[in-house]
Amino acid sequence: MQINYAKKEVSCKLVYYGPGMSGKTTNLEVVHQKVPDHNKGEMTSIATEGDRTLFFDFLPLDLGKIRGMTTKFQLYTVPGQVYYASTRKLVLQGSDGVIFVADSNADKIEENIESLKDLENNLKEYGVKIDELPVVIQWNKRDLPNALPVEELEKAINWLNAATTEAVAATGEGVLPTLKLAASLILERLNSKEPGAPTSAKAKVAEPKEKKEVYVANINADKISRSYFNQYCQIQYRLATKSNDVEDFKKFSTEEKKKLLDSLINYVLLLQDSKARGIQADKDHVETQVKSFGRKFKSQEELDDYLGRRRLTLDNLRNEATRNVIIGMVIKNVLPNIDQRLKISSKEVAEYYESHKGAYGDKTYDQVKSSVVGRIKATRKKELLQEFFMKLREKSTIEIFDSNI
Ligand SMILES: Nc1nc2c(ncn2[C@@H]2O[C@H](COP(=O)(O)OP(=O)(O)OP(=O)(O)O)[C@@H](O)[C@H]2O)c(=O)[nH]1
Ligand SMILES: [Mg+2]
Repeated sequence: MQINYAKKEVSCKLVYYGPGMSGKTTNLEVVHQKVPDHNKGEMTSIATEGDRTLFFDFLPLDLGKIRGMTTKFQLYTVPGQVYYASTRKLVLQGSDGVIFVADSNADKIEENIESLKDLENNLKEYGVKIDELPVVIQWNKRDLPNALPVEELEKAINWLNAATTEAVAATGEGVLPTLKLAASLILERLNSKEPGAPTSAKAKVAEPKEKKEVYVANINADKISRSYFNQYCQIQYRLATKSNDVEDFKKFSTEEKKKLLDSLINYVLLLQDSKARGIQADKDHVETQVKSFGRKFKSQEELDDYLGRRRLTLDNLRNEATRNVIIGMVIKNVLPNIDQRLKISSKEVAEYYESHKGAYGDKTYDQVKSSVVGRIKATRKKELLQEFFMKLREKSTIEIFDSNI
């Protein structure tokens, strides 16, 4: 759950879970059709092959205001097919509630049970007890001729004593009532005076002022002060600018600042994650990177001149190098099969070359092949990194104080 006190906004993640083909995607499609346009964003589906979900379906929803806070819901479905276990677990991460879509078909009883157990286990691995999370079980496909009576389903599947609803997602029946029930359970829990609940918003917003230090964001246990953030913005500008003489103090637009804050949040998350994994940047590795940067200059004087004009120090370069080293190490640790995922087939290279031919002038395929491979690799690496940061954000509590930026 992410709470933005400045915007008075709560964002909750709700996941539709359940066995393959039980009707999770259909639920989301119905929500998408029935909710008025201004209350929803685009629905994203990552599916192919006969429309089975391969990663997740996603739909952002605006469910109005509760106690002065705008409540946003991000709806996700998981792929139900047994062999997508790791994706299921990933999508579940950081969820604030679950709608378990059960198939009423008498032949599917075992699959329902398996899937609910799978949910319970995955939550446990994230340190969440299923009976402490808002869960609604939807008995779907009530229209099937061989649908089991609800009492039987209850007895066989609902050992959690979860709230239940009945639905025929294919016709839309029962879909919104299920969503409303789950949303109300989540919000009820939010309001039950837990730490960080919106009821304590006032106290939280007031806190920074009392300490005199103004904060722009809280990221899990770490706080980013405005003075630190401003310094970060200046240094990023000095590092990136092509100009030889920097402004004394660059004034950024709010949009630029928000982007920079976003990148800083990613970095803090990365540092927190690497700390938790016991990963430290290797000093020699950092110094090597700094030295190789220095080699771009003909002499020490030229490097000094470059740094002086940008009001940068060697420590600024070291910090940047440290960030790069840590990113590299975490990636290796989190994505041990990275080399595999960065393998580019000659078919991909050929396709890329074909569709970007114009950009290569009259150079032949063989002449540009290695540069194309580099480009595809860089893009894929960026995607993997984005994916990784998305995962980190999912499991984190991030508060942004827009008005302090
Ligand atoms: N008879 C009947 N069919 C339904 C109902 N709800 C969904 N279906 C059908 O069941 C099939 C699977 O639905 P999906 O929504 O794709 O199932 P899913 O749970 O997303 O499946 P995976 O993504 O593979 O896990 C589709 O053909 C739907 O039309 C229902 O209430 N009754
Ligand atoms: Mg699906």
